[in-house]
Amino acid sequence: MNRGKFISFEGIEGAGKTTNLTYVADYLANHGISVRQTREPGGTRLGEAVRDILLDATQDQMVPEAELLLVFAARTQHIRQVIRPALAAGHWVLCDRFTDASYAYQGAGRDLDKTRIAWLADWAQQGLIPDLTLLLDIPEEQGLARARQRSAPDRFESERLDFFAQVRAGYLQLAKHAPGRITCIDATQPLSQVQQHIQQAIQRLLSHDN
Ligand code: Z5A
Repeated sequence: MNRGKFISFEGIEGAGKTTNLTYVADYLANHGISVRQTREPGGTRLGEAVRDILLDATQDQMVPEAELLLVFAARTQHIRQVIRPALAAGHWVLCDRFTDASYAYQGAGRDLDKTRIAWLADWAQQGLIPDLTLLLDIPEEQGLARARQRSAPDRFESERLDFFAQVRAGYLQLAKHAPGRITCIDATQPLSQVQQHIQQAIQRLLSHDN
């Protein structure tokens, strides 16, 4: 049995990750591909409990190092319990955020040392990296305006605008260094155009698979 493909969705809040993950899931299902949808932090019982802590706006004393370690605790469980078994069984895994988010939020946003993040990533991932990452890029004002229409801000969404500017810059830097894996899409375009670009990236992945 062929290993499935691993696709991650990245971007600041409100960029359209969740909307477009659902779009890709439907697109692949229509092509007869079995898909598992998941998210980080989360995707397992442990990961969802960690997510609740990370997003809890009352956890306002959390230090950046604790934040990073929590994210990687959830990720390690997720990889072992969900992602690797699904890929090995031939399913395609669509993940709402993965390790690029740690470089962008904890590295660029919280200014933590990237070599420490890389060490944790090596340990947790044991060589697992996404086959494709769709980075939805949007200016922070626009992304946050979209996200804030929905619900009360969580611990991350309560950050100042310049935090998201740093996170966005961090993502763009990652895309510059991994152009083969990361496809950067202008998420300010109408959804239909965003999805046209996404479809092209997925088609390239499908054609490599044949
Ligand atoms: N985090 C971290 O710090 N480190 C890590 O390693 C990881 C995560 C893995 C939870 O993430 C938090 O975890 C996150 C970083 C941290 N920060 N926060 N908050 P999350 O992904 O679950 O939360 P989120 O980023 O807040 O998700 P979101 O706000 O749901 O954003 P989204 O999924 O990108 O957007 P959406 O729900 O698909 O779309 C938002 C709205 O915009 C919705 O009404 C859409 O209909 C609309 N939309 C989408 N695309 C368009 C276009 N093109 N035009 C117009 N309107 C659009």
